[in-house]
Amino acid sequence: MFINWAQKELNLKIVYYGPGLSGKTTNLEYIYSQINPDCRGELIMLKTREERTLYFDFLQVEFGNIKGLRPKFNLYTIPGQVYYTESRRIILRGVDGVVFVADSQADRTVENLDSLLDLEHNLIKNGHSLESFPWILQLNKQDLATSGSIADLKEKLNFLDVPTIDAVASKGTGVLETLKLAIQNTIANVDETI
Ligand SMILES: Nc1nc2c(ncn2[C@@H]2O[C@H](COP(=O)(O)OP(=O)(O)O)[C@@H](O)[C@H]2O)c(=O)[nH]1
Ligand SMILES: [Mg+2]
Repeated sequence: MFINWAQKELNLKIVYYGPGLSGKTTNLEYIYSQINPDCRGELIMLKTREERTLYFDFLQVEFGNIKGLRPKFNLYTIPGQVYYTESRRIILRGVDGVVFVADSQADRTVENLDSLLDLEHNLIKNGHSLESFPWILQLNKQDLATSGSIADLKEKLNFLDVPTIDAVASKGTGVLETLKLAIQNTIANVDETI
């Protein structure tokens, strides 16, 4: 969180976390396509030649008013591939809220759990923990026949009983609902500190 009192701006950082190819970039692309250009910046994507996230994607959106301040939400995605550990740690610095984008396909359970564990490690390095931090769970790729049932996914991934939304990010289903919930969850947490 960063407050620019002169500009009356409240900057909040929300990070989309999750394993590679779970749909994090797709979430940001859909948000970018749906939000009035007056309320958002450009979508910045750093990609490798294979079109996978190299470092991060970034999009800033602006909504509403909190205690007389204009909140700007800085949305980042992390690179999910195991070897970008350092990028993930850096992107999580100063984070205010997390959306964990899980890949619902049954054979991605281990990758989802590894990524959650990696998130926990990185939160701890930044002085937080999964238990005390505002994060929500998006169960993405619900359109695929290979996806596990919601109940099963929740049992495996939602051991802390956080708010959960199922989604088909490639069609936009659940994407704005996820953002709204992430914003509410993040604001509820910072509200006491300003
Ligand atoms: N079938 C299906 N494909 C999806 C969905 N969301 C994303 N994808 C596809 O999954 C691939 C990886 O998505 P991407 O957003 O790049 O994943 P990231 O690595 O988490 O950023 C792309 O080909 C997307 O089009 C979904 O809900 N359903
Ligand atoms: Mg990506």
